[in-house]
This record gives sequence, structure tokens and C-alpha cells, in this order.
Amino acid sequence: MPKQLHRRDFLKLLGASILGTSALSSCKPQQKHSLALPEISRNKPNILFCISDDQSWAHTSIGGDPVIKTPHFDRVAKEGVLFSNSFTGCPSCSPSRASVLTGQDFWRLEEGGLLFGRLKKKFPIYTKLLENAGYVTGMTGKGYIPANQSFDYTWKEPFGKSWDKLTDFKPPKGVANVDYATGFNNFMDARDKTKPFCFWFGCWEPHRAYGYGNGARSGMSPDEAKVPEFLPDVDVVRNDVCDYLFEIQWFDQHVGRMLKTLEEHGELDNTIIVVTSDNGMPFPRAKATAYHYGVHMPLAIRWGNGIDKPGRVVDDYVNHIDFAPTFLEAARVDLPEGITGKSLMNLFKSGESGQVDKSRSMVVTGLERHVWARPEGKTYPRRVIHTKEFTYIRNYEPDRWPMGGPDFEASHQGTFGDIDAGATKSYMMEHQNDEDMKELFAMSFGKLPAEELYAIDKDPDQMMNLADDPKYAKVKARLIKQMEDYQKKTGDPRVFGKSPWDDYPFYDKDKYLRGKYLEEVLEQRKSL
Ligand SMILES: [Ca+2]
Repeated sequence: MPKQLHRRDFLKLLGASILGTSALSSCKPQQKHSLALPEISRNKPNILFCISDDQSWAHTSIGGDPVIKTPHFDRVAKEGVLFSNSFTGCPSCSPSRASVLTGQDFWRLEEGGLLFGRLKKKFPIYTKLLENAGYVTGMTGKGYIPANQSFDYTWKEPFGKSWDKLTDFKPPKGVANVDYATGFNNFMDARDKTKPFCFWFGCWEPHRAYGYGNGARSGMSPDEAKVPEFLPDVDVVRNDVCDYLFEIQWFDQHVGRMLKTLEEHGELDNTIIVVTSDNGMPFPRAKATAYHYGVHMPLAIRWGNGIDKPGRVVDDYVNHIDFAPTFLEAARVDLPEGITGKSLMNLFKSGESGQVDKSRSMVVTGLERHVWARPEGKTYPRRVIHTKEFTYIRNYEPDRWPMGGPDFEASHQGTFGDIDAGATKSYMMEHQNDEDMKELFAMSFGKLPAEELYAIDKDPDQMMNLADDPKYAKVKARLIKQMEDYQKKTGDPRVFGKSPWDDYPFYDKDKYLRGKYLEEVLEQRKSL
């Protein structure tokens, strides 16, 4: 199935219909027949993991965005915990998802640390450990992709069987025709009700492509949209932001329907409901970058039976690698060796708001290779430490192009291939020589210094690099030590001067770069 899944991802990028009839026929629910409902075990909680595709933390109502409406994310937060400092370890689809599955920093996962990589079975994943402990698993939407799952030694369908159900209407342009919530409902009806369940809702939205004007047509006012400082404040960008927000609302509506299904099945309070994303917004200086708009994630968790004093905001620094140990602890399953995440259970039980656990004062994130955007598939290695006051970034190969080369065509993403193609990217490229665009263009598309330092509390959009300012020399030295101590403790090859990622294969490289695939992309691009 991996090729089919990759195909789906590719078509989603093009805003086209993403599922074929073969997928439909493989998704019929397995009916369970029993005369009487067996007694439901309440000893172990269910897990509903809702993850959007490319959403930055700022874009929820409760997070303060002036335009978006996310009542269901907000409900989960108000009836659970809103995490104000939640990060993905790697702002790229499959490595982010691999770190969720394994509870390990992406640099520990060999090829699993790359987009279009593979996750070997030698890295235990929480879904299979829960299956072994009696859980029923299932999923809908986007799972662990893009990745090669075709080898005996790689995980296949790591989230379990897909319950994808096609929509019975034509969705707005750019939105996948998968009725996620009905798929979940079918799963809930058909599951073995004597067992706890673990379900993955991987929304295809708000990944590009977008239907231009979807946001405005739905009633959003582009004039009221909040444009980050690093993007040009022009109509086309305001519309692009609204189109992105529109797709987050699509995700939120499905979350709402799934909450209703849980209520109808009497499982709401016995389910750990997580709502988050895999990486930040698909705009310049966001997704696939070291900055906050790339790695700082929305996160709300509701667990009626397991969170003390719901309605709290917790400011501790948490990481996607913390989910797997949390779920395993909640299910009373022993943690396998190798997990570098820390269970969130003490934060659930504390009943406290603000900074709860003093040891959670920072996270370390990074990225090696996103798409094939540089000759020979060179990576753009970076590691980043995020604290309450500062972000420090180490770019290990400053002579390379951070977002892909200006002369290197990365298939459907064009040049600068690590920035997703779309209205904002096109606008900035077309206007790159305008006087008022030059600086913003250089920040998002140009080469970067070896070190960057931002005072995040004063400069939340990370516009002013303080790395060479002597006033911050001591702060920088402290941050470097903290970051490198963590890298050493968790075995990051990069801190030891090694770079195994350069030699790892890029699954489907040939299709990605040329031939029929490229022709097909170009043809379909014309029709968008
Ligand atoms: Ca993504």
C-alpha cells in the first residue's frame, strides 16, 4: 500500500481527488456479531489522536487568531489542558510522525529521520505495543507517509487498518474527499467493544494545495487576517492565509463530529483525546525551517477520567516524542528501551497551571532533509534549542541553500523546493527584486549564517538575529551547552561530527524528479 499512500499524498498536493475505488473497497468495516454487549473494561483508556497536516500553534481560536473558528479544539482545551509550548522535534511530515510513533528524537531513527525515508522495526512503536497489550487500532486519512513501508524490516500500516470513507459530495477545491468522521464512526460501531482502542485521525488538511479564495468565500475577512512579520502584508498573502485557516476549520469540524461519536458510545471520558499537528504552516520561514512557525505546535489534550482540574494552560516545554511514553504509561505497558520522550502523566495529574515541571524548560528540534531540493540530495542540517526567552539555531552547513537551490527544480515544488509551492511563495518570487521585498525574500529564501539567536519573548516572529551581538555572548554559550548536552545524551550523530543522512536513500526519488511523474504534475498544475 505505500505507493498508493504516496500517490494519495501527491494528489492531495495537487488539490485533486485523492482516493480510488480500490481504496473504497478495502475500507468496509468488519462487522462484529454478538447478541449482548460484553462488559466494557474501564481499566485502560482509549486513545484518539487527531493530527492536522501543516498547522502552526498560533492558528486556533483559543490561541488568539483573530479570524479562525476552532470551537472543537477549544473545547478539548477547556475540558482538558492547553499546552502553550508544544513542539514537534522535526518540521517535516514523516520524521515528525516517526517521532510520535517511537517516542524518540528523529536523529535516533536512521532513515526514519528523513522525509521519504523508512522506519525499521527495530524501533518499537506505541501502536504495536498497545496492540500487543490488547488494544484495537485503526486510522483514517494520512498515516506515516511519505515513506517506504515495503520491506520486511520496515513497519507497514503502523497505525492499523484504514477506515477511510469517501465523501458523498464534492469537497471544496484543495480539500481531500475523505469523510474522516464517518470513517471513525464506522470503526466505533464495528470494533470489539471488550477492548480499548487506539485510533489515528491524520487529517490531509491544511496541507497545500488550496482553492484560492476558499477562505474569503466561506466568510472570512482577509483584511482581518494576522500576517506574520516575515511575510509581505499584501492581499494575495492575506487570502492565502485565509485559505490555510479554512482548511484548519475543516479539520476542526471533523474533530467535533468525532467527539460527538465518543459521547454517543459512552467513551468520551475514558478516551485520551489529543489534537495537534505534525509541523507548521506551509509558508516561507515556517514549515521545514528551524523557526517557531515550523515547529511550535497547537496541542490540546482531553482525558475526562485522567486529567485533574481541567481547563488549565500548561507552559511546560513538551515534544511530540512525549506522546508515546504517555500512552504506554496510561495503558500500563512497559516502556521499551530507546525512548527519549517523557510521559506527560505528571502534568495531567498535577492540577497546576503555568510551569509545572521545572525540568521541562526547553526542547531541542532539528531537520536534515525534507524534499530532494539540492543537487545529490544534500541535506540542510540544523539543530535548535527553544526556551522561554530564546531560540538558538546552529546551521551546520551554511554554504548550502536552506530551502533548496534557486537553480534546482524539485518537482512540483519548483525551485527553492523546501518551500511548498503556493500563492505566497509565487508572489515573493515574482517580487523578489522589489525594494520592499528584498529583505523578506533574503530571510526566507536566502542562505543563512551558521548561528542564529532570537529573543523570542521580545521578537516572537524571530526577525532580529542576535547571534553576533556581544551582549548575548553568555546567553548563547549557555544555550549551546544545553543543546549539545542534550544531543550527546540522546546520541545525535551530528554533534559528534557525523552525517549518516547524506547516504540514506530518498524513496521514489526518480519519480519525484522527472519523467512521467513530473509531466503529470506540470499538466495538472495548469488546471489548478
Ligand atoms: Ca505535514
